[in-house]
Parts: sequence; C-alpha cells; structure tokens
Amino acid sequence: MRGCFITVEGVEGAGKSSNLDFIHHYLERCGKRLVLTREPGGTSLSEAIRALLLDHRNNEITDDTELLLMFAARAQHLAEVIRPALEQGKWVLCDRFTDATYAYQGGGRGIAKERIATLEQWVQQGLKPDLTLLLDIPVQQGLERAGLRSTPDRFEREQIAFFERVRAAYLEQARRYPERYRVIDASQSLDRVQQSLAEVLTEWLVQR
Ligand code: Z5A
Repeated sequence: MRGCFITVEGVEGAGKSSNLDFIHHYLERCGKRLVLTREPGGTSLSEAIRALLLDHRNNEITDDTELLLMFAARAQHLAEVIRPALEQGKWVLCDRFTDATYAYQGGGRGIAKERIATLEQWVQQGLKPDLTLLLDIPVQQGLERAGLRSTPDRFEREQIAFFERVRAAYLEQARRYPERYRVIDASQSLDRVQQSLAEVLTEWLVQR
C-alpha cells in the first residue's frame, strides 16, 4: 500500500524546525515508518539548487528563474526520494512543498497561480500531499521570533509586505483545500502548539 505524504508549511518564524521532530516522533510512536525530508532540497542535486536559491549574493535571480529552480529541485526530489518511499509504503514528512511555491512565488512574488499550476501538473503528475499542516502566525510575531537568527538568507531579507502576501496565500490555499489542510495556531507557546499538533494528528489518523 502507498505511504502517506505529509507536508509542513508556514511563514518565517512559524516554528517548522521546532516542531518537525515532534511530528516525526509522534507519528513513529503511532507505528509509522517515516522518511523526513525538506524542500527545496532532499537530494544532493536539490540541495545544491537550494544553496543557489538561498544565497543572498544571488540577487540577480529573476522571479521566473526562482520558480523554475524550485520545480527543478522538486522534480529531482520526487524522483529520488518521495515517489520511491511512498511506493515502498513508507510515509514521507516533508518540510515545505508546492504550497510554499503558491505562497512565496505566487503570493510573495506575484507570479500567476495558473503558471504555477502548469508546472505542478507537469512535475507532480497529480501527486499531492495527503495532509498539510500549516503553522499559522501573524507575520510580525513570526519575524520577531526569526529575528534571533544570525545571517538572513535571500528570502529572509524581504520586507514585511512580502510575508503578509505569503501568509495570505497560505490561508487562501487552506480555504481552497480544506480536506487536506489543517491550520495550527502557531502564535501559542511551543507546548500548546505541540498539543494542537497531537490533537490534529490523532483525529486525522482516526479518520483516514
Ligand atoms: N521556498 C520558496 O520560496 N518556495 C518553495 O517552493 C519552497 C521554499 C519549497 C527556505 O525554507 C526558504 O525557501 C523559505 C521559503 C522558500 N524562506 N523563507 N522564509 P526553510 O523552510 O528552510 O526556511 P525557514 O522558513 O527559515 O524555516 P525554518 O528554519 O523551519 O524556520 P521557522 O519556521 O521560522 O522555525 P524555527 O526555526 O523553528 O522557529 C524560529 C524561532 O522561533 C526559533 O528561535 C524558535 O526557538 C522560536 N519558536 C518556535 N516556536 C515557538 C513558539 N511556539 N513560541 C516561542 N518561540 C518559538
């Protein structure tokens, strides 16, 4: 039987890194074998593309180039890691996926959704996450949390208006796909966020 594909999304400072281990261990305690991976990245080629995308010195990257690099990294990641794992019945837990493209390149950069959808169809051929956990936080609060980091990457140098558009695009995706999206209030304390995640995961596991 094909494994399940779970993605975790959120704006800057939402706490994805802080919660991925929790989600991973929670699902393992429920008896699931998991592959933990991330986007952009997850293979050596895709990690090299990630380095190009995040390097703050690459400020000549155009919006279209950024979009195509995201999907180039994704195509390789799907072929090498995600599809083989799912076909072997493993579950895949991925830190960001195509919803991030709709949010950052669509909402943030203003690229038309139809253009992203064309690439999504081409590269994914219908494969979509079974569950997307959106860690939602007001942009200002997220940026204050993330501000504790040392060297900002190419995305982290964007202005607050960019991240407001990213958050709005995520929430629009959540409204559009209620069957696979679960929105978690990430403005709470870490304990409360993890309690919410446990509740959502338990309910989702029972329903499927
Ligand atoms: N990107 C894109 O544009 N298009 C795409 O298609 C894809 C990605 C796939 C890299 O992603 C960039 O790629 C990303 C979007 C773009 N750029 N941005 N921005 P990434 O996922 O690797 O980068 P990230 O957003 O910086 O993720 P992160 O490292 O997981 O950060 P985070 O969500 O901000 O989480 P955190 O490091 O766990 O939390 C930040 C701080 O808050 C940290 O000090 C924590 O201790 C603290 N924290 C966390 N939770 C709490 C709570 N509940 N209370 C108090 N403090 C907390």
